[in-house]
Amino acid sequence: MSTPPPTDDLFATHATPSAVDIVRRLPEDWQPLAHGWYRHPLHPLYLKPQALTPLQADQALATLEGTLDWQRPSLSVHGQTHPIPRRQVWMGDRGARYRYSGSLFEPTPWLPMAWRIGELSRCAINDELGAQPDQKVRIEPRIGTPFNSLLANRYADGNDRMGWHSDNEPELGNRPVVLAISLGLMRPLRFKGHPRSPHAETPAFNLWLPHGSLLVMGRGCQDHLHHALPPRKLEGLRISLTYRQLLTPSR
Ligand SMILES: O=C(O)CCC(=O)C(=O)O
Repeated sequence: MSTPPPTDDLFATHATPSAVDIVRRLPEDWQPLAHGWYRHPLHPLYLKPQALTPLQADQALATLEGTLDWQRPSLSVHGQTHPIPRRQVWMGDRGARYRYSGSLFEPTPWLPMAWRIGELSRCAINDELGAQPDQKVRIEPRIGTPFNSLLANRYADGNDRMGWHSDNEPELGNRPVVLAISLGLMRPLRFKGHPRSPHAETPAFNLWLPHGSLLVMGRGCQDHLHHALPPRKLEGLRISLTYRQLLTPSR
């Protein structure tokens, strides 16, 4: 009987889709840019499908899953209080308090790795999107200071989800830039026109977010689009890191 070839489980990647699969799942009208970025044809939405290496993404997923004290708070929506259909951790600089759906969140101190991923992402945006030959795709002004806060979301499987919303709390100021790093199971984030905007008729579309990808919701996105992570018949853990700049902490 022949011996099976040795495998190195430590370095087995977590569900990293192939480059072909990533491109196959991108909406057809997305435009390829330099440095491995793609852009929505109309809105300032940018995706770098392979922002982290598979090993960086695997390590980040394992560290976040094993280290964070994942919470399931209850939030009040339309006058009714329910536990959120996922787990989350609000993290950031001291004093970066955030209020949404009627609850006030005090930040847990930065996990150094999460802070570093935010800085790597910010540099990639400034250096790579800032250097695109087409001026229209640049994110202006540059993101000048490190993000001071992060909402980490943990979806245990396809039942866990997030409903339609915009990240438009007043504490984020006008036209905020919000980043999302995706780790683990590839799932689609769904977008549609914000019902109270000139883009209300924008039809809904899916954006599949691979393990290790970086999504940038640039200036104006939160005013023009809603987004949601709908339930899906899929197995597997997904964690997203959504970086924000709180201009004025909530009270
Ligand atoms: O999990 C995601 O990718 C999206 C999370 C999200 O919409 C949010 O944190 O506001």
